[in-house]
Amino acid sequence: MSETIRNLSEVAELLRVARSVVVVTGAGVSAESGIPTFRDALEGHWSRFNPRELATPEAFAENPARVTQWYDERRMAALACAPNAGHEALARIEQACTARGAAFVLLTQNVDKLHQRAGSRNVVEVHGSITRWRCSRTGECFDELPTPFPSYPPPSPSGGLLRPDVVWFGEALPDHALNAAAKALRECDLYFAIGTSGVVWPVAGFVLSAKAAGAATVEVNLTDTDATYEFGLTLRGPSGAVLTALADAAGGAP
Ligand code: BJW
Repeated sequence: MSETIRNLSEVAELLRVARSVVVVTGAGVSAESGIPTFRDALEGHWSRFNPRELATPEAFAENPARVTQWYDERRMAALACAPNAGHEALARIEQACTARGAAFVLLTQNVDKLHQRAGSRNVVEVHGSITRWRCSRTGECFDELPTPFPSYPPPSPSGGLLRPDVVWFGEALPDHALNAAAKALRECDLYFAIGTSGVVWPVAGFVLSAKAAGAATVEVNLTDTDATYEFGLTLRGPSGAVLTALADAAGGAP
């Protein structure tokens, strides 16, 4: 933590002068809201479930009832959770950046909508959203849904089955999200990866694009990750405390 305290003032100064900030968030940012991560050894989803049986198009084709019930339970849990101090600090940081004319883009891998509920504005959901479901036949999306669904798999009003509008393994990320990410990364001079293990592609490669654009890079995490060596600076600790301290130090209005 002492290295984090030393790095905090350096990162706060970078944040005060950056012209174009890109933040990538992962499940660790929502952990303090009570939402499980994926790869935590004890509580993570993938410590209890096989991702091939829940987070692939093949799993949905094979057992749509099981897959949709699991996602619906997660949807209910996310709706019952509240944004935490980390989400709120990121909203403050965005506000401070935009107030002085700097660009700020939040690329989130999280599907829980907690950033938007905390007040973040420029959010790109690169892995989709668990509160939006789409027809497996027509691709039509639906936001107004029964909570919970009365049966699984839920039928779609347009004929097929409803599936969560999230990105499963083997599926492409939405074009609009990839395009927004590519543009932001080309222009960025300060890049953060927060609460993500950095193992899932293509998001794992975003730090490389940021570095190619000449950005300073900061990893915020409880621990070192497989991607730590790619980052110029690290801030170690829970994202709620670290981001609150950063927002305070960089002058984001409380
Ligand atoms: C805290 C904290 C606290 C905890 N404070 N920190 C190239 C190389 C190798 C493989 C591939 C490759 N390209 C593609 C692949 C395959 C695959 C992939 O990456 N596999 C790897 C796992 C090996 N990628 C894909 O399939 C992607 N698709 C793709 O590339 O398509 C190409 C294509 C093109 C054209 C046509 C067709 C295809 C799609 C990836 C989709 C990932 N989906 C999931 C599920 C989303 C829906 C759902 O929510 O169920 O996304 S998997 C899961 O992992 C979820 C997450 O968004 C993602 C990342 O996880 P995250 O957020 O990093 O969480 P954790 O748990 O891993 O880490 C949490 C971190 O927080 C830890 O580090 C903790 O220490 C930390 N932490 N508490 C601070 N309080």
